[in-house]
Amino acid sequence: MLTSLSARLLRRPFKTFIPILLLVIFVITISHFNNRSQYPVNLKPLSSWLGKAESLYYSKDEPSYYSWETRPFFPPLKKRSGSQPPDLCAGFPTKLLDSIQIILKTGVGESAKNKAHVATVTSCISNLIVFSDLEEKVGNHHFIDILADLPLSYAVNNSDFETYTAQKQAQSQGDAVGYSKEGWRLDRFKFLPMVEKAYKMRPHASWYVFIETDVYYFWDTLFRLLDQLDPATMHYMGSPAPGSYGRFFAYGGAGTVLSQGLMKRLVGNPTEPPLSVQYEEWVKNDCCGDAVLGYAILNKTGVKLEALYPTFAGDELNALKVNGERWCIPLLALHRVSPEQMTELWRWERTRLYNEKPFLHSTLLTYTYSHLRDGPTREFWDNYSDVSQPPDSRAHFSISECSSACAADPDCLQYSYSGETCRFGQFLMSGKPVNDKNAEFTSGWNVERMEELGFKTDGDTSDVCKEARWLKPTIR
Ligand SMILES: *[C@@H]1O[C@H](CO)[C@@H](O)[C@H](O)[C@H]1NC(C)=O
Ligand SMILES: *[C@@H]1O[C@H](CO)[C@@H](O)[C@H](O)[C@H]1NC(C)=O
Ligand SMILES: CC(=O)N[C@H]1CO[C@H](CO)[C@@H](O)[C@@H]1O
Repeated sequence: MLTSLSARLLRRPFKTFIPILLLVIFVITISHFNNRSQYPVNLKPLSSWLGKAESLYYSKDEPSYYSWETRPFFPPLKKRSGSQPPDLCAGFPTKLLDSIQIILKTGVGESAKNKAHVATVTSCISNLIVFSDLEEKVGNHHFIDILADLPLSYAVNNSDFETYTAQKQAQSQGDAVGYSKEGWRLDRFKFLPMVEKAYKMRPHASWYVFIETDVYYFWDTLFRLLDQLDPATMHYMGSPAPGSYGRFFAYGGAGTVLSQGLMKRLVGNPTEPPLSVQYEEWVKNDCCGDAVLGYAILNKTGVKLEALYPTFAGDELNALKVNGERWCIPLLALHRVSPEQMTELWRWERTRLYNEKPFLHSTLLTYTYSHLRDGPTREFWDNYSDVSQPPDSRAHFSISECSSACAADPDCLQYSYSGETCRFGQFLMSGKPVNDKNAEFTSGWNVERMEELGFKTDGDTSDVCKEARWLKPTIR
């Protein structure tokens, strides 16, 4: 029987193999579409059929992390010659910007932040789009007044809009226009027309990445993440913030990433009214534009936020929380980064020792904890340790008692001692100076435990991570 089958196969290979081959392709196709049925658009780029496996980002199985081999998008820095200042954009993968469109949102009163941002984080984004609430030329950039796209009905009986008119008038008379609280209230009106205009200006981008002027982005992390994903699928990604009626939206301070698939459905149909018309009442009655954008996306496309905290961290540089669990999680975004911090961090990031591994939470410790070379404590320093110790604890007796009590507690990574009070911290947070020189305030770090986790005062603190722990999105 078997021999006769193989004999037949040998004799008539094509007649037998072709149906089998077709069957295999059919089965693969069916299982593929089933896996992805939670995503409404099921188009896949051809490249993924040709050997590129689907990222575990899409897998809903436990655990909520996965490892995935990603390639570096930045080449090693070239040795610079002589005393020339380094070109911090050297080797920036500009080609990627054809498919990943970066959009910066700002406002008229933010000139220090604007200057710092376009000189650092967005300095290498050759096709950067900047949306503001006033038409301006800043450096090489043309800031587009995005509010000019709104229908007149926004200005009617809307006291928040009076600032806009006043700003324009001041500008036309040559007066300086600065920051104002009222100006900030205008901010929420920018989100919907911003998304719409970005698509109109660059309809062929695969990804649309919206950031703000106090947001720091580690570009390599963004590129490695998006490289795993399918832009034809509808994606709405960011750091989750709770909104009304149990809805979540991408917090503007960590940036928002939208895919081509989502944009097409959201704003790609020219016969539909613009988002800013469809959702005008929502924007007028809400505090926050990032929230309304999330609601509009949910209402129009049914797509919920893919929450990726803490890769989209949205924390401040000094308060970024790192512990053992987060050690190997890629880091993408920081928020409320001051112009000075941005300048310094950008310089460090772009000139640090080349490493082809992803940028992780622990990678930043090399930067934020360089002071540990000088000893495990810092005076006049608040490390945000917030776990109160029992009132009768010996830890409150002195800084050294506080330090030994921390060393004895497996969850304590750092401590602070102030006014005869010892507090523990279960995360590493680099903290900030205490300016009141009369206040006794000392912070200390459990360097031994940090070293167990992989910290080195010299060298790369993320070396212990064999692989990055990529987050699967929590759909919310
Ligand atoms: C503006 O608001 C006032 C009072 O709230 C109202 O009387 C008036 O009709 C409104 N005007 C328009 C054009 O909606
Ligand atoms: C979208 O919002 C409108 C206006 O509130 C509402 O009538 C409609 O049911 C919503 N659609 C969905 C799918 O939630
Ligand atoms: C962020 C944080 O928890 N900061 C605390 C640091 O410690 C001081 C005093 O010990 C507290 O007042 C802060 O709230």
